[in-house]
Amino acid sequence: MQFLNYFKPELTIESPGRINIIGEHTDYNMGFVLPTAIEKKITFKFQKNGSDKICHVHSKGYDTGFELSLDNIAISNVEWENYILGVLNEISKRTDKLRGFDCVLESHVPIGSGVSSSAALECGLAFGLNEMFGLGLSRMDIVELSQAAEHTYAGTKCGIMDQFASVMSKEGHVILLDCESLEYSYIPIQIQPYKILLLNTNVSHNLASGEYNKRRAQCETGVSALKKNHPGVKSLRDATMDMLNDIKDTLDSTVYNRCAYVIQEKDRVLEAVEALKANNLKRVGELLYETHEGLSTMYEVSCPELDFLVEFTKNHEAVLGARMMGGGFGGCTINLIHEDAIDDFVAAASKAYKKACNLELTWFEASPSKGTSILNE
Ligand code: GAF
Repeated sequence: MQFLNYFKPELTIESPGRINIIGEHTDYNMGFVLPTAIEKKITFKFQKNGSDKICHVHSKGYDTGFELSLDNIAISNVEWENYILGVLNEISKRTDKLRGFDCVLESHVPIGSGVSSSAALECGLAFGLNEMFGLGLSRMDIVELSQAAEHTYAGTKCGIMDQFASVMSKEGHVILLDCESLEYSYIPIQIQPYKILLLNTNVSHNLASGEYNKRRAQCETGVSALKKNHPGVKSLRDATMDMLNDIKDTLDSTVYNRCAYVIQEKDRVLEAVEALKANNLKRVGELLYETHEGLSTMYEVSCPELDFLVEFTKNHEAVLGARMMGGGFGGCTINLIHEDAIDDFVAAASKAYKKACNLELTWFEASPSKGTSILNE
């Protein structure tokens, strides 16, 4: 792209991916989640280009880019462009202060791995433009407009967890977020000698976005049925297993299972927080396994590769717990593992994964990191 010849960035932003300890598919059901940002980030460099409307975005690693006009922010058939376009569209709805800019980004957040490279992309762009043009957006505005961008331009009716974690995280802490009230607190993560290890299946099954929206709709169907007996139930957050069992006969078994998983998962998050605070990592690990079981058999968002990796850990005492993480249908498992065992464990897991799934395993340690920031802030 031509602008690269005269690119003199005036601002650099780092925008992280995220992990989630527990609380999967609970965010859009108004429950609790326990995420944090990780040290894998997208770096954005920006300059104003003097134009009123013309913008350029170039992705360094992928050596691809595009030009757009703020007058015509139409949905693209190139997937990653929609995260950018969606954010620009949402910003334009909120302010008329946006002008032409050039942006070069470089991503170290693995794509399709369940660590939310999409939220990192949306939030980093919004954060940088807010700084550069003085748009007056708060961090929470950035979270909400990035989520809206994903709904309208990428077509995934996601909850708020990923954007919230990317923007609001604090080093060394996880966030206990109540997705209904949006109240949150930071919980220090002191888990030595254990570490958080991500195993990447390196598969990303295509179903993800369509199946995700389907799960959300199934939960809404469950809520509508619950409301007939309990008008106060606004979301699965308000429901109990007793309420659900009362109407079991009237529900499709798939809808019943989806709702039961969510109701159980929201309680697991709170139990995991208590266990973390009491330094009872053994219990945290057990809860991770329970979550995986629910995601695999009741919510049905796992896949053979994820199930294999979780099952594999069960023969390794050094692993306290493991589960698939994120939306599902591929991506990473999150594992709580003794630090001394990591090398031997990943060697054995890689070999077994290759043999069982004929795929290469990759892995990385994740430590709770800060949210979106200006470099050298
Ligand atoms: C994806 C979504 F973007 C999140 O909002 C969340 O629902 C998650 O899947 C599942 O917990 O990452």
